[in-house]
Formats: sequence, structure tokens, C-alpha cells
Amino acid sequence: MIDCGDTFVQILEAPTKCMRVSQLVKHFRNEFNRIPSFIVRCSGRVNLIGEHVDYCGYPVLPMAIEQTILLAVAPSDDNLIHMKNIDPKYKPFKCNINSFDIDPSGSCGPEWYKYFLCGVKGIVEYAKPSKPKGMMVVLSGNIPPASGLSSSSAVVSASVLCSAYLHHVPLVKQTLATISADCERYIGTQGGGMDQAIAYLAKQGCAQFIEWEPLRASSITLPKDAVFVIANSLAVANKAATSDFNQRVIECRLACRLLAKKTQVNWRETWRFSDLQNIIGFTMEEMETLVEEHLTQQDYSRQELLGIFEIDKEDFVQNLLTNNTRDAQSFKLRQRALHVFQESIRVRKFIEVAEHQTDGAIQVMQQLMRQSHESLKILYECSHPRLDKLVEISDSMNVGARLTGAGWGGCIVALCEGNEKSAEYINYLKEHFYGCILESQGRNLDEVVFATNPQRGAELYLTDATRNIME
Ligand code: ADP
Ligand code: NG1
Repeated sequence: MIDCGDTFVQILEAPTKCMRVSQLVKHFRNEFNRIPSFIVRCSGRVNLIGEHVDYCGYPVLPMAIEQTILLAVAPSDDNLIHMKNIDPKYKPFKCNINSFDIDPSGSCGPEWYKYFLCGVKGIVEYAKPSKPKGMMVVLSGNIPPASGLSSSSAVVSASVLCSAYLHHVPLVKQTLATISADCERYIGTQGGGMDQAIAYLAKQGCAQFIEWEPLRASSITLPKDAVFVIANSLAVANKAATSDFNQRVIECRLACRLLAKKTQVNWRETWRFSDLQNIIGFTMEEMETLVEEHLTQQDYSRQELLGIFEIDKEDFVQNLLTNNTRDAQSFKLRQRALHVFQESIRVRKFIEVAEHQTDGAIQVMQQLMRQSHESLKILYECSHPRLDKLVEISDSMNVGARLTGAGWGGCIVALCEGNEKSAEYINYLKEHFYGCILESQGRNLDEVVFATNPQRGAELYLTDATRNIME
């Protein structure tokens, strides 16, 4: 494992030959009658293994993908944040930098610009500038939204980077990743930080083993015959539009508190499995046994938990739940906890095998991915019939696959051995899976199912206008 030492976000010349960048600059010019001062690029990501474990404090193995969020930005003197999107389905919005609100409510999920505002708020609260700067922004994105490839965090992380640059905050990757993870929670979801970490710490050609506290990334070189394919189920699932994601987060926290109580640890202050594990000094396997011993019920009702923790309803709602889970009555603690420990054991094995690259490494990795999907389906209940179907087809072709990201829709990531196999697999899916799905009609299937390679983390590009305006 190589520790990725470089600390600062790269600042480069704008790639004028890139079609999307020139379209973005053109759009910016039409909107604001000037050229942008700088451009920010931030990738989406695919998580290879380690799903729903980051918010429990355990490592994950994502890599950045080719699809990105691009922002063209210039400072504005009127204290306003002017936000436009190249895609007309995302309506323009403007607000005052000194007084805006991020209300995450709405049954279709928060409006797009609120993700951008999370990033602005994150930097303003971190740097506390005496005079926050207004800005003009145009966004261009091609990460499929609400599909588990981290489009939302790419918007938030790009916004953090652009706001940091505008406010002269040092562009230290780890710091910006942490700010991005914290501020995306203004949207209401309690993510663990994987998406924002890889957004900044990604390296071309390698997946990253991401660990927490302190946040760090180590490059993992994957076997050279390993080809990762992303296949979109075309079932969208916006994380902030339902309580499903946060329900899983609080189930893990409750499971952790309950185990803490059983092991005489201060349960009020211990809500992440990794913290509890550190305190009691158990191995991952011993944590699994602890779950088997103490979390014996299939379901825990709210009433039962009030009794176990000896607390009243107000305390429970205020301190142990989130806004959108405040009415939850039933909690599956055993199943969620078992998934987290077993998945974390799989991450460890996956890294060991990928690193040693002995004969049969790819087959072992494929098997771990299959097991991961099964666990997400059965224990974590975050799959979708279309994801299951994709995994089933993959199995039948000797390809190991699993859902990636939060689930309930979105994409699978599949591991194929060699380019020939991946081409055969992609063609098979195009014909036999996408051929039967209404949402695929009229779509460019090359954007729906494709092989992917690890890309670089976030970057900032200067345009000619930058030098005059930013000093
Ligand atoms: P994901 O798994 O892709 O992060 P989320 O449900 O968390 O899914 O976030 C999806 C939301 O992110 C979209 O509904 C939209 O508000 C925002 N988003 C994603 N891509 C874009 C884009 N290109 N332009 C504007 N907003 C975007
Ligand atoms: P997606 O669905 O890709 O946005 C979410 C969380 C991650 C992680 C995964 C599940 C956010 C912003 N992202 O990812 O932190 O918990 O689910 O492994 O909440």
C-alpha cells in the first residue's frame, strides 16, 4: 500500500480543447456577459466494496470515475450567489450570500442548488470571512443523478472547492474533504464521508483505501486484468427524498449503543461501531460474535428500546433519531450490525487479495462482491429488483457484481476478467437487460453501461480572466 502524500488540490491551466469545458465557458459568457475566472472539476465515484460502513467508522474502497461535475465561476460584487445549470431541468436560482436557507424538505428531494449552497455554507462557516463574496456559477454535470455514483457529493465538493478558492482558504485536500462531508449533512442525510473523501483524494490508475480519523487514503493497484463495469439499473433513488438512508444510519447507531450498554461502555457517547470496537479492543470477528450474542431479536420496537435505554420518548426522538426518522417505530439492529461487520471483513480480504495479486485473485474478489450484494439485499434491505436482476445475469456470466452506493436503485459495479470478457458482458446486458427496460428507450446505452478506470481527484483550472480578478 502506498500512502498518498500530496496535500494540495492541483491548480492547472484550463483545458481549452475539452468540449465540455468550452461549452461551459460559452454558456457562462452568454449568461453573465463575461468569461469565468476559474473552473472546478470534481468526479463521481464508484465504490468497489465496503457499502454502508463509512458512517460506522470503517474503511471503504472507492475510485473516481470519468463522469464529472464542472463549475465555471467568477466573483460577483452584488453579494448574490447566481446559480445556473446547463441542463434546463435544473432551474436557475439566486440568493444573498449573507442570508440563505437550506431547508431539505420536499418529497422529490431538495432542489439542486441546495447541494451547491451546502458547499458555500461549509466554507463560510469554516473560514468565517469578514465579507463573504458573491459569485456567478454555471454547473455542467454528466454523473447520472440519484444512482449511487455520488453526483450529489460531487456538486457539494466542487462547491466547497470553488468557495474555498474565492475566499482564499488553503486548498488542503483532507480539510476540504472533511468540510464537504460535514456540510452535505445540511441537506439532511447523515452520510459517512466516503464520497467527499474520494472526490479529493482520488488518484489516476488506483482505487483508494479510505480510512477515518484521521482521514487518509492509500492507493491500491488493482490486478491488471481486472476490468470494472458500471451498469445503471435506471431505477433512480434520491437519498434525501426518503428516510431509508437515515433509517439505516440510526439503526447502526442504536445497535452500537445497545452493544455499548451490554459491554458496560458509556452508550450515550458511543454511537459508531468503530469507536466501540476501539474501546473494548475486539477484533472484527469478535464484534460479529457480540452481535450474535446480544442482538437476538429480528425487530426492536421503539417501546422496547425506551425500556432498554431507560429513557423517555422525547429523549429518544431528540437525541437518538434524525428529523426524518422521528416517527420510526421499528428497528432492525441485528441484521444491520451483522452486515457492517461482515462487510468490513470482506473489505479487508478484498484489499489483501488485490494487493498480493496471486493466481485466482480476481475470482476471490468477484466472490466477495457477490457476498456483499447478498448481504445488502438480505441484511441491509437496500437493493432493488432491477439491481438483483443485474447481479443475477452477471453471476450467470461468471462476472462478480454488487450494488454500489446507497442502493434502493442506481448502479451495480461488476468485476470482469479481461477486456474481451467485459466487452462480451456489456453487449449481453445491452441486449438482454436493457432491451426489456422502458427507461432505456432512446438512451445512449454506452452511457448506461460502460467500463471504467480510476480517475484523478478534484482540480481547479485557471482561465485567462483569473489572474486579473483574483489577486
Ligand atoms: P447520488 O447517489 O447521485 O449522490 P443523491 O440522491 O444523493 O444521489 O443526489 C442526487 C441529487 O444531486 C439530484 O437530485 C440533484 O439535486 C443533485 N445533482 C446531481 N447531479 C446534478 C447536476 N448535474 N446538476 C444539478 N444537480 C445535480
Ligand atoms: P451515494 O448513494 O453514492 O450518495 C451514500 C453515502 C455514502 C455511503 C454510501 C453507502 C452520502 C453523501 N453518501 O452514497 O457516504 O454511506 O451511501 O455506502 O450520504
